[in-house]
Amino acid sequence: MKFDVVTIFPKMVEGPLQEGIVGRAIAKGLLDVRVHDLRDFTTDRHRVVDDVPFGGGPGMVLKPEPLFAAVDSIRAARGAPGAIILTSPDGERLTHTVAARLSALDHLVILCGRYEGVDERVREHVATEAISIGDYVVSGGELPALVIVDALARFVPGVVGDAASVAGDTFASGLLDYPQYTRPAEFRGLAVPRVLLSGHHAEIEKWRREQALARTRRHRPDLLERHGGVPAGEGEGS
Ligand code: JFH
Repeated sequence: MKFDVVTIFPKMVEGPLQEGIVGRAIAKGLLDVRVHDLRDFTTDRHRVVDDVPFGGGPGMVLKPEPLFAAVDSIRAARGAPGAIILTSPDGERLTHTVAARLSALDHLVILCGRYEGVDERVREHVATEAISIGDYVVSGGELPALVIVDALARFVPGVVGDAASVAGDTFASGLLDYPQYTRPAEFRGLAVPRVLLSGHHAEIEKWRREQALARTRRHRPDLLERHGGVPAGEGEGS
């Protein structure tokens, strides 16, 4: 899967991409991520990417010309992408379902805004969709772009070592995760739940289902309601 990320802060994107599961996937050739400096697509001496908003108001807005030019250049080099994503606090919320849909595309362009956002003509005439990573504001599109690359990469075969790990991810199952423990069995007087040490697999599965369900009820009751109640086989039993 190919990504092109356009940003005024390329180092902010390149650093994190080299680490962990995404870093290994790039090293293995499963992912091809190119990061482009938006300033390379300016034509003035000072490489200006922003300007004041028409109509007044606070802050600055990213100018359209460098973003149009960056996408033209990516298209010329790599062909037409399957989607051109603008990261924005007012986009469609990134969910498991949206991530799975986008991960089926072979080539994605992600445009990172800064300041108060980007000229609306980019959103209307360049971007094919606007994506939000959640209902809070971060200072630019770089962290959202990294979240999008990481979340989509997990759906690409071979990126996550254990396929069962992807299938069991929260939101795939419809329930939040159950609690995890590792050695030592007792640490500073804090004991691991006895059932996990019992070797009784059916009991362990039952305990994990109960824990996942209790957590989901407490933190994300919407997940239970959206699926029309408790997911199949996930009852607390009688
Ligand atoms: C981004 C920024 C907008 C003004 C809410 C009402 C007024 C600051 C580019 C995505 C998510 C982002 C995100 C993505 C791209 C950019 C900063 C934008 C306003 C905010 C202030 C610039 C933020 N899910 N959160 N944040 N900014 N708006």
